[in-house]
Amino acid sequence: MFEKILIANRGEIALRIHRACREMGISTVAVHSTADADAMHVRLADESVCIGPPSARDSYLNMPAILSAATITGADAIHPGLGFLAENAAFAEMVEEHGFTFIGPSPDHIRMMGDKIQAKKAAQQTGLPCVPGSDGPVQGDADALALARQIGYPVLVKAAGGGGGRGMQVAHSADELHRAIATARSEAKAAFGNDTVYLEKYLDHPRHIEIQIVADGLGNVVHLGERDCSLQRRHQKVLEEAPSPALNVAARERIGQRAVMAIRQLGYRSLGTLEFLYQDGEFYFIEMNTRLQVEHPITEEITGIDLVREQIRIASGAKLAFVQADVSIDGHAIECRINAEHPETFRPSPGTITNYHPPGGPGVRIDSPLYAGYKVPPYYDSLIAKLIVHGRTRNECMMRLRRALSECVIDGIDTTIALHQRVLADPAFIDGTYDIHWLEGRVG
Ligand code: MV4
Repeated sequence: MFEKILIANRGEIALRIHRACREMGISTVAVHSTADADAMHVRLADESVCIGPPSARDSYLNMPAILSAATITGADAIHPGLGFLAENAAFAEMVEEHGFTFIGPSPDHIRMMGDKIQAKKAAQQTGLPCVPGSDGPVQGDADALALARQIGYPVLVKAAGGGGGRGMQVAHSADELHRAIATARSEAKAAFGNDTVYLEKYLDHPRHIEIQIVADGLGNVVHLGERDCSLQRRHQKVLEEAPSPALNVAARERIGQRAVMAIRQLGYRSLGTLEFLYQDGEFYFIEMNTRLQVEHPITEEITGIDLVREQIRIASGAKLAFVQADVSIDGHAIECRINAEHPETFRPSPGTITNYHPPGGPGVRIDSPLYAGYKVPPYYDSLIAKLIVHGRTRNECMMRLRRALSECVIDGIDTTIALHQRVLADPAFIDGTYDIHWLEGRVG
């Protein structure tokens, strides 16, 4: 096992990784920008290294600075967390070239899944159901028109380098398709430096359901059920729940088994998430994430498995400690992402936390780097706390969550707590029938 891990991240996820390390007897190195000198992830770590100025480009994305920090502190491994360098194949390669272990999958798997066309091809070859569409990149407009006529409008033009919805364009007719391709190409070029696009049938009322898998690269692959991430605004997830209120035991079993088969065929190692759209009883693979995800705690709550601990064990070469038959789904969990933003306008709200009182009691977990007096910097993601609640049933979980939200005190800045309270009071949320468009129709 590793003796020392450098955590190449900040905020709640750096804290989460530190906690797993501490429980495993592994010492930790925090890296931080000058803006984060007083951050909780730095305070808790055994050692810390300042790696640059506030801008993420110059600090949390600064590969030479992070590798130097690992060298001078004598770390064995680097955990990239999520965002920043977590899905950067070149970074994973550099980490290994410098003699450290990258806590994540192989660079080849990161690269494959980073190209959404390659990812879809690989998924299709392993037998996963995919959205009907182009078999690879769109060549010319004539090509695209013929295919769209065949699969039927509306169609969606997507960027190969995309993900997160950037460079996506819907077309309802041949007329619109010309413009959709041109717009998608230029947006993709600007955002990812790659104007390759592909075509899919547009699903108009899907849910976003993702399957958590864990694989040791030695042939042992287990799925840990799904998370329903349909509640989102402008491609930012707001609240996630597990299990999905839309699935029954048979549907869960079916997609879980197919996910396991796919991951085994790919020879994948580490944590991974297969993203699906689910509409009218059918699953359609869209993308795979090769990192630990923000919403991982709801899976931990319903399975009792520490995902970060497993991820670290696997990276050290250990075999999975459990098999599929050991995994059972216990009750229901919901995560609310609390952002430093106005709950109606979503305007970012950095500043000093004057008072902080996190909720507690049965079934309540908070993953957050906040403390009274902490200054939320304006330079990074606005996520400041994750409130995760577990209950025996979805109803008990919702009751606890309403109670926990009402206890939560974060003063001095605007937060999205009130948004979560509105969601938890809404009949369409309570009955579980919402799709990916529901929240946007309600909050603008
Ligand atoms: C789609 C889709 C409908 N049909 N693909 C958005 C982000 C990217 N990861 C995939 N996305 C979508 N792909 C087809 N063929 C609708 C979306 C989509 C979406 C997906 C998941 C969660 C929220 C979403 C919000 C808008 C659109």
